[in-house]
Amino acid sequence: MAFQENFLWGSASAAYQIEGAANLDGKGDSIWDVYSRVPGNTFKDTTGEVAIDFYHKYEEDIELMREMGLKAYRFSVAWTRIMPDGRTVNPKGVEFYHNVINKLIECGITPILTIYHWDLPQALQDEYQGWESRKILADFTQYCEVLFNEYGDKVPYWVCMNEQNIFTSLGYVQKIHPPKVSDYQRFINANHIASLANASAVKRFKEMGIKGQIGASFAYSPTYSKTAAPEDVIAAENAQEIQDLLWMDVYAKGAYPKIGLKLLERLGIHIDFQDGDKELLKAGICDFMGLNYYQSATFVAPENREQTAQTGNAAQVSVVSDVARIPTDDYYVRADNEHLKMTDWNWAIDPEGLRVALRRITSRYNLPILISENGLGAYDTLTEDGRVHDDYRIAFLKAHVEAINDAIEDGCEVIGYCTWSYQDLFSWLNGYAKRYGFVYVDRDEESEKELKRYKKDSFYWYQRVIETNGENLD
Ligand code: BGP
Repeated sequence: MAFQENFLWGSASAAYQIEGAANLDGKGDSIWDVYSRVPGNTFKDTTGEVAIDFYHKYEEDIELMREMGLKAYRFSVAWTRIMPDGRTVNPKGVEFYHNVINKLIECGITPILTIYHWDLPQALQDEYQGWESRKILADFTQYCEVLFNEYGDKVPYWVCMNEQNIFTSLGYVQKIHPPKVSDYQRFINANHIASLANASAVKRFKEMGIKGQIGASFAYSPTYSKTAAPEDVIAAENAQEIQDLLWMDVYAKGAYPKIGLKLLERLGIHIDFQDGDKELLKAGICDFMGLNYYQSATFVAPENREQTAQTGNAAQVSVVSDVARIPTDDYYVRADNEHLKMTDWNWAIDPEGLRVALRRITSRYNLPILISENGLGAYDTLTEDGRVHDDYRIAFLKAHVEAINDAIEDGCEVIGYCTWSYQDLFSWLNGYAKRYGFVYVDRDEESEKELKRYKKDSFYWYQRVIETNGENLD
């Protein structure tokens, strides 16, 4: 296999999805704390109030990671633990992440720190509408400075924004994340400010001389054309401009894609460029591309929309958007891909798509890539003797590891692979039913039970993969 010697075999999580302790030790409310408390916003009204209680169990959890031999752990910091109101430092919150990082290092695990995984301080949302105001640039940069000062000498890899494309589009177009609105221009405005915030963080990181590397994690579903009909090919190209390059170009080149901007302009959507914005984006180019890969995305031209029938699995349970039409429907429409099977949540299973994603990033940007998320959300069954036989997850991950190997052989530089997720955790819109972990956490929507941890079969599988640096995938 082609994996380099120090390949980061890792796994990932996010603060709100694991920590719990929502208001403990001075933590303030984030927009997700507030949003998930409103009935109807999440699946079966689940919240991360307790989540899987990583806040109290982190030592036990990290010991399990050590037992597995995990090389890297990607976790996010809750802004509201560090600064409950978005601005005032809370020493207890700062201390918590020192403890987590120290424990990881003690166990030989490289910490990968995500700065922003969607949990904006509610105070800033209330004061100036969060990402819709440029006032956030100063606050966000100050938050980053605190993190760089505190953890800069211990953390070698930093992810600034997690899936900026997802939190902005689900929050401002699809209406299924806070602040739950549907307005394409507001989406583009908030997104532009988030891009500036990302660039500002990267710029500060460099100015402060932090030794590690910093990037952003992009939720990339490489686009396919449903057919070889030229209009479908153009539709898929348009989708790539608007759904992918609008972010990846900014992270890697410090500028928006020319065609993507033109396409938006034709819809009457504009980016509010102000003095200094272009320079700031240029000063905020990332060291690596963080890639969150779950599936590819197939498109047809609007006039061929009759080909879009979904053949997926009907077992889907989650909160879904009720927004019927969005402006980009004029350019492309999502279609099914009859060559691919679907997960229980209707996500296309496409390991080769990961190879496509890695190759496209490499040929367009020539950057090293950290795969910061990839995994299978599935129903798991805990047997009476405390086992979980998740051979479907092993098969999924194995195929993806093989695809990474092929991409490396194709010439891509891949630093590491973080599966989503290490343990089962709270899924934003799917409660606790959709499980991703190597470690089963015994809780469900109805009850937290005792939050006991059980190693799944995939735990032992990944342990062997890591031990053999990807040689033994069986
Ligand atoms: C990504 C997020 C993660 C995680 C994952 C799985 O978009 O960065 O936080 O939730 O997707 O998604 P889901 O829980 O919806 O299945």
